[in-house]
Amino acid sequence: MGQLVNGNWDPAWYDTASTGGRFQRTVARFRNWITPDGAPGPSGDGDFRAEPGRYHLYVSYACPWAHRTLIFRALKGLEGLIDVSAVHPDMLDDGWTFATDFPGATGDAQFGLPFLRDLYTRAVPDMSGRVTVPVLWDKATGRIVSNESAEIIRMFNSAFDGITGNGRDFWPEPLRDQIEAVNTRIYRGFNNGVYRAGFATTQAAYDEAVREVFDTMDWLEDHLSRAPFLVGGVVTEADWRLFTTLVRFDPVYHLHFKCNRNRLVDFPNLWAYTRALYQVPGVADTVKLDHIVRHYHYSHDTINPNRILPINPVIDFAAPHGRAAPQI
Ligand SMILES: N[C@@H](CCC(=O)N[C@@H](CS)C(=O)NCC(=O)O)C(=O)O
Repeated sequence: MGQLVNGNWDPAWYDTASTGGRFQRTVARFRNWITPDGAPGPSGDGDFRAEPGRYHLYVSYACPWAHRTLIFRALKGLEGLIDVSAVHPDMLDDGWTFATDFPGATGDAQFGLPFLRDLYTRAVPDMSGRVTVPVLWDKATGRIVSNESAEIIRMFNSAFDGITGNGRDFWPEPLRDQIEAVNTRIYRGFNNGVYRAGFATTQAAYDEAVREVFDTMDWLEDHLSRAPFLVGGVVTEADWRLFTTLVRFDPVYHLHFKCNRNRLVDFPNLWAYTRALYQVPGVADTVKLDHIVRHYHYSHDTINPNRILPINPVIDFAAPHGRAAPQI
């Protein structure tokens, strides 16, 4: 086992020296799938059958990737089937912790472990690699099903439908190619683009990333002036993947990650669209701005070493949006 850096065994996560100052995200390690009958999914092992109460979800309310899984859990009616533990927003030398001295930080509801890394070593004693949220845990076998949010939301989208009777489909077959194309563009230019801007350690790397962030926002603003949602006129996973970055934009990314050419509220269509998604029943409860603001400003030594929390504007996500209400 190597040396721990921010609770990780993977120093490369924060190492921008070898990349011209460019931040690079590594690939998630656990890639199994829950399926209705336990058949293997597109990757990993089988035998992760959809069953009520069998799985536990570990999240940070601050994390945009974990946030996607919370939204799908809410919209797909999985709250009674999959319980949740939420880490503390401060991610310091020990990485994510199960400290409970912050509202909404639940501790580890299963094992009472102190650190998220202890959960990973419980599953894989010789664990190496990044210790991240979200984590989908299988109580039946003591294994990690997945720590890749993009795949967890696809499992949640359909694997439990036979149990819940909830047939909402955010990944409809005929739209999949278009969704994939939009996801790819938004991931690079926006979801991960804000991180690439914020964690850049050279001017050139920052310039490159921040330009992509605002090119993407300009494109989205234009698209949403003509269409209600990203793909096919209906709400899909592409919208929810975009939403978790939008909701963090003015409270965090604008200042902390230096994405400050404009604020989200300066884009009338994108901002109204954000409010429309926020106001879908069940979504607002998944947005915990106190965790979001605290986590970023407290946890990144290189960006905000004195851990001063900014005053921040009041952002009214519940204000009327004037767009067609999402039919989901
Ligand atoms: N590919 C992963 C990425 C998850 C991820 O990067 N999570 C961040 C929080 S926003 C994390 O846990 N980072 C831990 C660390 O940096 O030590 C996913 O989408 O599920």
